[in-house]
Amino acid sequence: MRTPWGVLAGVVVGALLAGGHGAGAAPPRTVTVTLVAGLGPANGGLNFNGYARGELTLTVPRGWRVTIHYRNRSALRHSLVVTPATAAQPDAAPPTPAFPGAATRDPLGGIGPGHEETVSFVAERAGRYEFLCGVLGHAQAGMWDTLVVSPSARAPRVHPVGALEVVQ
Ligand SMILES: [Cu+2]
Repeated sequence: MRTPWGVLAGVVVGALLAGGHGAGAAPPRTVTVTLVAGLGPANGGLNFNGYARGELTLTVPRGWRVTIHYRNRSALRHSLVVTPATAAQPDAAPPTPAFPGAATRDPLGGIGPGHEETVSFVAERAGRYEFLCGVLGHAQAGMWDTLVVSPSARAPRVHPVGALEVVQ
């Protein structure tokens, strides 16, 4: 009988390489979520996964990479921008993303019905943020929810539980 030593050696080498990122500097952990714009009729369809006005909170540990698979299930165009929670809701244009890469490519124009886009950023500063739709009028009408970047959390969590599918 043949033993898969080659496979085992590959795993060991991979583990050594993964541990070899310099003096203890581990690569960022990643949390992946699927966020659906306009899921059901809540808030007139201006919602993320059926939640609006901060009803949904995603908490991630500081320093983790956050990857959001953003899908538009509604008949309107929608976008996604992560902003500081203290930012005023946008009047003419959405605010600058709180982290590099923390927005869909066209925050004002959005993505069309049935389309999807992946957003990925490193949550490098602790604090309270909003993820909102940058299409004019949508955030003002409540199309925003909450992202907390926690200096103490060890793992991502979602409130309400199950509102968002989280893959670590
Ligand atoms: Cu929108």
